[in-house]
Amino acid sequence: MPIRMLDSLREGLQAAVRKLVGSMTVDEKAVKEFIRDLQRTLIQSDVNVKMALEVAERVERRVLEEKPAAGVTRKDQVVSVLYEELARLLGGEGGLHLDKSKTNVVVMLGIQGSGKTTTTGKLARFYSKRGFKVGVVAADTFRPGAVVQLKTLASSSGVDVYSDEKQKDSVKIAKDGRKYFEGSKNLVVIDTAGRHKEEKALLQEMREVVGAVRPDATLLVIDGTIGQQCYNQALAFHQAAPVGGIVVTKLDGAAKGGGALAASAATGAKVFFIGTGERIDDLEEFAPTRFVGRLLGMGDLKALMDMVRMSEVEIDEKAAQRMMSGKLTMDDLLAQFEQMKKFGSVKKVLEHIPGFSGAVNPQELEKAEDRVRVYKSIIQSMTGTEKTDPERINSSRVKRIARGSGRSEKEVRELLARYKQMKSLAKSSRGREFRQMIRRAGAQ
Ligand SMILES: Nc1nc2c(ncn2[C@@H]2O[C@H](COP(=O)(O)OP(=O)(O)O)[C@@H](O)[C@H]2O)c(=O)[nH]1
Ligand SMILES: [Mg+2]
Repeated sequence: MPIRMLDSLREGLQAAVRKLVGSMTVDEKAVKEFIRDLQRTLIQSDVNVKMALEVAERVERRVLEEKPAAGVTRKDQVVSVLYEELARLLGGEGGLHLDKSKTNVVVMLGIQGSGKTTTTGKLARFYSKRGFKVGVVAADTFRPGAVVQLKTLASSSGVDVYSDEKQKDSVKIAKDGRKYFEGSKNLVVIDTAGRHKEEKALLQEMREVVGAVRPDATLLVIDGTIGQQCYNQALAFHQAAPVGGIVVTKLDGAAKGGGALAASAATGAKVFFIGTGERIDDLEEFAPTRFVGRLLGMGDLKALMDMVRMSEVEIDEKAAQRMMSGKLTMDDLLAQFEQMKKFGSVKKVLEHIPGFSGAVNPQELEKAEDRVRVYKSIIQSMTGTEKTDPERINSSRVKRIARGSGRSEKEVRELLARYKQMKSLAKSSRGREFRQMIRRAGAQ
């Protein structure tokens, strides 16, 4: 997949999602429109046409056929299906499968500067924290200071290092190191050299190390900031020694993350880990959904889902029951109006998320909030019977309530009209439509 797809893909997807999130109801028409937007965006972003059509078709089929789970709105469902399908493009969840009952051996591949040694230290720490006995092997015989660098990294997590500074044959060090730790460790990570200028010799050495050590897995370390080069680099390594998994480093910096897609596409291997900083703990197991979210500048999937969910007005189930049976009280109504305030906080969160800042119209929000304040003061000036049985509010009561709340009679009547409208609608509508209706009643 070409990397230049990322910018336009990000923009296009954000626009499509924004449109969907901003629409009142997500019916079949809205879904179809979303699918068309999706297809267009994918194709314009140079995603292979067949792949784009397949993804769009899968999203559409799943959205139209799968029933959203209880409590999941249509919007949640569409967005989460989209994320899942985009994550599938990345090959789904990967990960090292280690068998604790034996000595697992992992060889690190990658060019100099990609972050192999750093990642070796990070992995050693990652797994020793999870109860593995880890040993690392310093098989980089070319870079001065490589052994010291690895020892420093390893010592901070109490990991043993095998090194042999007199030995210049890195294949031999790798083999000896493996033998040295065999039986006493659950995991041995072999750090290798990565001379820059002699790529052929480097690949040859990788081939020899892998041939001699016969590791359980090879991990290719790719610098996420190198953009287009990722693909060819990954391919070259893959041809020298089959890549089992990928680690994309430096995703904390300027990297757009295209490296992960490219390396994955070139090798067919999955991304297992990502490096997100220079510190030893800056290693994350790769989660495609989170990555897709990050790629799109939308935060992680869960945060997104929570926000989409929050932007739906929640409804108190008991109050809903009462309303459906036609027994709507002013307190129920007020409780629903209070939910409007949530729009305010959602708006604040959304503003920080690229692509969502236009999702909720600020004027509408303000109007809705003002209205809730007005209604609240009016309702608070009602007596208990007036609240539970608003039908009894005649014009002299309207006058009294207006005086008591410091609001105009017109505003009191407006609230009563809204109450009536709500009550009759409540009897005739159900479920999600009902929720939409309440939202409209408060937000218009
Ligand atoms: N910001 C950032 N820097 C990294 C990351 N991984 C490695 N580096 C830095 O990249 C440089 C090269 O790393 P090194 O492990 O020596 O690469 P090697 O030559 O492949 O062994 C060092 O300065 C590391 O601190 C990462 O995930 N984020
Ligand atoms: Mg190194």
